[in-house]
Amino acid sequence: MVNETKLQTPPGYRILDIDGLRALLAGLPLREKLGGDPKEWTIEEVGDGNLNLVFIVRSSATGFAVKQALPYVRLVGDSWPLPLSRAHYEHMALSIQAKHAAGLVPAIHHYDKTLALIVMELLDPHIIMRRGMISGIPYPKFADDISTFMAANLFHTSALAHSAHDFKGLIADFSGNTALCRITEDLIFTEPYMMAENNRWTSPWLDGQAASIRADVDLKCAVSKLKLKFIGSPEAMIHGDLHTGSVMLTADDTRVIDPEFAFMGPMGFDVGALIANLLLNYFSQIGHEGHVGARDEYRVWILDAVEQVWMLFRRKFIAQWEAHGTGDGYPAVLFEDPAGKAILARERDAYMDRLFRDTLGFAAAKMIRRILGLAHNIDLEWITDEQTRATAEARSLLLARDLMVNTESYGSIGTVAEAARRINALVPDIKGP
Ligand code: SR1
Ligand code: MG
Repeated sequence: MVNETKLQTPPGYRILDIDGLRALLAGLPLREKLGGDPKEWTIEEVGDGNLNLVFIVRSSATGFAVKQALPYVRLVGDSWPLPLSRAHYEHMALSIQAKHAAGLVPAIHHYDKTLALIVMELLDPHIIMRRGMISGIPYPKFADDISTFMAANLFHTSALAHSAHDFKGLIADFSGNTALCRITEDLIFTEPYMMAENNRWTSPWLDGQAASIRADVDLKCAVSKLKLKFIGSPEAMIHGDLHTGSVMLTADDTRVIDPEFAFMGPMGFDVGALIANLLLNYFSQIGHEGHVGARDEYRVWILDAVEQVWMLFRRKFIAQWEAHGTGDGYPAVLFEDPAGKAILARERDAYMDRLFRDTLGFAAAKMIRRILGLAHNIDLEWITDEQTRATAEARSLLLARDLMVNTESYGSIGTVAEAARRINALVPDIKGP
């Protein structure tokens, strides 16, 4: 039972149930699209995320997905209030993403600020990518689509594309999303490295590794540098939670959903989140294959996707910069002669090299939090045999620790894939706690 008195909600806000949503939709112009008698629409609440309600509404004519923010963290309950304004930031981010990466986000049909509710295109027959990967489904268009999404959005919301004035306007627009940023700051960059109430891990198997991470000064310095970068580097509008649970897709269509964590932050956080979740799924395959080696071909696909995502992203980001680098960062006027053009090309490469290092650090942080922190992911959680799960998690932690502390030793994305392959092959199965 929700304790509404503790929660800050504006007048007019109410948590919708199925009948409440039916009545709401019946009073909107959208009713025409759904058609027929509202009593005949089927409505189900299907949200399995950590924060919100998600309803699927279907009529004989069409369907919609409806997302409503709750005034608290769904995963934990009403003891953890969370502002409804996240629906505003999600709506704003979706609108910006639709402009820069048309066709790669769901269309918005209606937004109700008071109810913190967004009615969106129903993505059908798309499934959440994480679930597809657990079933061993390859997605041939994924790397191309997601790299387009990231390159377009990150470049076009940066000061490489914008005037300083407009760029600062974007910073102002997203500056209020602090509660969602706070979740990231605490759950990703702090709590996994200390004893915290929210933490959990596959105990007792990982007790030793969790303790050594809490005692690892080099790692704690490295994650603190990343945290500072997350807090204080407004490079572009980032999605803020770009894991494989925020991607819905089929073999030939990819959509990025759920940008409620969006704010002006470091680009590498998005790219790293994606790569982290591919790598976690890679290590989790030991728990999803029918017999040893059954998913070997799929493992090759995953690591190839890791490499492709970075390489295509890098190429496309540079291409955007070459074609649209009219922002106040790196003023074109300073690099117009042939020597200047060559220098600018070198600068772009250096920029991408720095972004690659950020990506690896953030990827590592995202991997560690899913194993030692509050919110885990089903790639690992659905492995019912605890020793097998702990083996996958221990391997993930080993790679993550090295990526974060020895970032400089990874000269290319190929070396990251190679390290994952090596750890997966050589680090023995966990035998005892
Ligand atoms: C308390 S929220 C936990 C996580 O759920 C979201 O999907 C984000 O990843 C957040 O860190
Ligand atoms: Mg989400």
